[in-house]
Amino acid sequence: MLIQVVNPNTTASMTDLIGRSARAAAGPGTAVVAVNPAMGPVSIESHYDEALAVPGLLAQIAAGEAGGADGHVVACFGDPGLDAARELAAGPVVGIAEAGMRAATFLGRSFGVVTTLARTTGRAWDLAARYGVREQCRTVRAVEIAVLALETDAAARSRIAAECADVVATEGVDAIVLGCAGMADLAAELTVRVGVPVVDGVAAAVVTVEGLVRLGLTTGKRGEFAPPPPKPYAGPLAGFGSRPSGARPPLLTAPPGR
Ligand code: 2AL
Repeated sequence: MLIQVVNPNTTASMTDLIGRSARAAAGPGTAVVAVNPAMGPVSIESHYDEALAVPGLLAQIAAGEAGGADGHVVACFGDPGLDAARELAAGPVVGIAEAGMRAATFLGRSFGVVTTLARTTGRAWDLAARYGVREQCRTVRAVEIAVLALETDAAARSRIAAECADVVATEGVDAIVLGCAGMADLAAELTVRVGVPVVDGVAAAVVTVEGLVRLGLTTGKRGEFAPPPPKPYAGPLAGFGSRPSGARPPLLTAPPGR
């Protein structure tokens, strides 16, 4: 089985970290390829970043399909472009917020999310509602560390650990969900330090995709998630329209410059 994990931002060092977490979670016989787009924001921490990360993400989904991926993970906590990716892919596509939050509901009555910047907490709440876990989600906390600073800020680990501990102490949650793919390497250590299960959405999404593929299950293609209707796209997005022949797969040609 081949699972493609797409970091939708363009920072290769973060893709490496995500790939390590994904490979550690995958079972024997599962190969993981971790990729990021060549175009788009270096990190995703606003609605604007999210919107502009999606074309590059979709190009990677199409490339992964062409390369034989059995399923895909969208490895950003805003789950950008998830529905569009499901239209493109034949196999299952799972987002890390979706997988992380849903996994947390198996681990207790309630959970809290600890994420990067306060401005991203609204999106996390929206996703909790979308995934039907709004009631179990007691809080969404931000440590006010920017995504790329997770790699460089020496105090990041202890700040995140302190916030997780405070969420447990003040909200009485049974589990924590880490709200950024850049925190993927912290889950095991925090589970020990904080004393409740700490969920890394990357690992949760990989095992979810792996399980769905093993069960022979994928996105329902009857209507909403059928491949998008072929049509010309104009301007810099011209490469994202269908091929002149209408041939598929892949539906997308590579974006300009790739
Ligand atoms: C993220 C994430 O997971 N990757 C990224 O670039 N931004 N999410 C976040 N809440 O900061």
